[in-house]
Amino acid sequence: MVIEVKLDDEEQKFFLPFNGGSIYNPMLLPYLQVDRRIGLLSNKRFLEQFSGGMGSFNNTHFGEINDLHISEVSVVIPTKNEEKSIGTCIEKIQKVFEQYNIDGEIIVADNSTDRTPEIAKELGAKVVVPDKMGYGYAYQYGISHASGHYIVMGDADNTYDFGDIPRLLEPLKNGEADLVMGSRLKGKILKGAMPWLHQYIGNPMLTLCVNITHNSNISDCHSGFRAFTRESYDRMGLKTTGMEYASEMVMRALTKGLRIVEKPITYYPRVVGSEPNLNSFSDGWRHLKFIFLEAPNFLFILPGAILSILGMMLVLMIWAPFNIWDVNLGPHSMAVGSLFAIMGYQVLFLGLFAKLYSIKHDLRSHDYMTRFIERHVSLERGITAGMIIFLAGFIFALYLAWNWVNSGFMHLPVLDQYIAGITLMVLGLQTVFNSLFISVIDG
Ligand SMILES: Nc1nc2c(ncn2[C@@H]2O[C@H](COP(=O)(O)OP(=O)(O)OP(=O)(O)O)[C@@H](O)[C@H]2O)c(=O)[nH]1
Ligand SMILES: [Mg+2]
Repeated sequence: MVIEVKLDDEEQKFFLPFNGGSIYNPMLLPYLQVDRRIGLLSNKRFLEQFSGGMGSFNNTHFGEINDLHISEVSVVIPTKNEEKSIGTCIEKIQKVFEQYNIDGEIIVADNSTDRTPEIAKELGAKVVVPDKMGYGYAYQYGISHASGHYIVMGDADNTYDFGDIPRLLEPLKNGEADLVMGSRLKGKILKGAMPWLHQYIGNPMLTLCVNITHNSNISDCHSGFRAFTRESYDRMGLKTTGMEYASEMVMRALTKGLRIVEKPITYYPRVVGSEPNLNSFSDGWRHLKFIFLEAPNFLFILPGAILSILGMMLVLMIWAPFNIWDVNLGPHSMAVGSLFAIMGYQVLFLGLFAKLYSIKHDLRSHDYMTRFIERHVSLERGITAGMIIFLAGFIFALYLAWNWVNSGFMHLPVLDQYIAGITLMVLGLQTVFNSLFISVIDG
């Protein structure tokens, strides 16, 4: 099928092969909005409105839309050399479609070098070939070719029972959920289905990390058997290309406030002879890295706060009228404290930058901290506060230098006072430049 897309400003026509062709075609990159429209094309309401004639959406016009079949359910399966099991999976799905009278399509996003695509095609699945490797990319690519209002994702290694599709769809159809996750932990993991390293360490640890960083209570964040609506998928805006896609989906759903429901499922061993694609350590690390890079409170705000409080305490303690544990703190510990405070202050700002950046790119919503900044802090106020802090330190340092000159260069300024002055100057300058940087991010 060919869709004709005409952009107003360019008066150009693009023929996008919707079937089999790549919407990630680099030619189209400058017209990413076209890419998004393709997503919208599979939105039923949009089609009802525009198909059969010229339609317009913002500044984009669609020509004739012919031969477009909209399915109720699209089952998307990524495959990398799964010739031993793909056939069974497709047949199971077709049986479910028939038994439950579901108007469904099966899309196989394939990067195999074996007979997987031929088998899938023979059985009537739609095979698309992602132009890049990766589990996440295969889903992005496969889903961009899916027309269903409901999308089901599952592996091709026959480790999930596609007979459970209706159970996963139920909460979506009832309007109780936006994302339904098959949970192996609430269900059953059969013997030999999951290596113990994944079952008892990797999965629980990564799931715990997601739950702690997102204040959630998901039992199995890495189950690959899920169902969601097209609309929820568009809202999640997933970008990762590797195995961490599984984490990204849960995290985005949580930050976007989508309703997640878990359904117990059984996890079966892979077919004998088929090769796993998951690498325990490199993929585990990709997940962990992604989870923490998305959690500025844990990555920056918490360590930044600890460092700055510790630093400030060290600085203040040398002026305290008492000794703690009989330790005499002097200028040396103060220098360490000052460096900690400066470092901590900067790390706190990095957390704020990360949050503002994610908000700007619609990856998270405002929290207490960013809302406060948005309401009460402006570039001018930031610069003014920074300059006041800087000037306080500068004037104090000048006063110390003045005393030194007046003493005929005899009495060097007291080291701790000098450190205090310079610390204030540095904190002030940090405030000025960080405020400027916030404005750069915020645009
Ligand atoms: N198209 C495509 N599919 C992939 C790629 N990597 C993995 N897959 C498929 O994604 C699904 C999940 O991969 P699996 O290797 O089963 O990963 P897993 O289920 O997390 O782990 P194990 O089954 O324990 O190995 C399978 O159907 C794979 O064939 C890829 O780079 N491209
Ligand atoms: Mg698997």
